[in-house]
Amino acid sequence: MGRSERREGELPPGQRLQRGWPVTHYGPVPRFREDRWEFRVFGATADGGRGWNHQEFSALPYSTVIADFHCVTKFSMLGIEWGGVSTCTVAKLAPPADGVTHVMVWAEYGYSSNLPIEDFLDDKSIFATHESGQPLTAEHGFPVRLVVPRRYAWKGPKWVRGVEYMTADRRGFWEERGYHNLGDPWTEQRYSYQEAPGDGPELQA
Ligand SMILES: Nc1nc2c(c(=O)[nH]1)N[C@H]1C(S)=C(S)[C@@H](COP(=O)(O)O)O[C@H]1N2
Ligand SMILES: [Mo]
Repeated sequence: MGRSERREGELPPGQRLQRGWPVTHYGPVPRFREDRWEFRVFGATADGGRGWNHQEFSALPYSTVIADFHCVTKFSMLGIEWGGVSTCTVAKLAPPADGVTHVMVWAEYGYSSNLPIEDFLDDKSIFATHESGQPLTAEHGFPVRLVVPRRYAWKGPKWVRGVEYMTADRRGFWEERGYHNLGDPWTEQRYSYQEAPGDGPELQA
């Protein structure tokens, strides 16, 4: 596993091309309340972490990436243009402590997904606020969603509210419920029963 696994513009094994952009998530679409919204970086931080309100978050350096999108339910979209704040920018402004190996990305209603720090900091990973230059719609994650193009799309929470730096791995929402801890679409790491020893923390019976 390394950068060589990336084959942009191609369908990973078992995927088919999707026309249009479906909405896929568990539970209701949260209502955005600007006065209560905060994006928090916490856990094993180097300097105590940070929080940004919506106005502050919207003023962070903006960049765009073009990337493919692969849902574990087997549809893919190619060449989406995301705009927002790169994960590297967030990590620069709110750095992890030495020894951080993983992150948990937290969203509204307690949805979460875990990632090795390398996947989180991949140069295509972005906290997207826009798609094709337009602000995200509520159902697609407004005001902020994570996109990690090198992993299946469940590892990109919509309605993100925070990042927790961790010094050990812990399973997120779907990773506890039958989905693979790592989620590499190129090797079809779809389900937790496919995990090899060392791919993730013990599953609770
Ligand atoms: N908060 C939250 N984020 C989520 C999910 C979810 O259930 N809740 N589902 C994930 C899954 S499985 C997919 S495929 C993508 C779908 O994003 P879309 O609805 O914008 O296409 O969101 C991901 N992010
Ligand atoms: Mo998905």
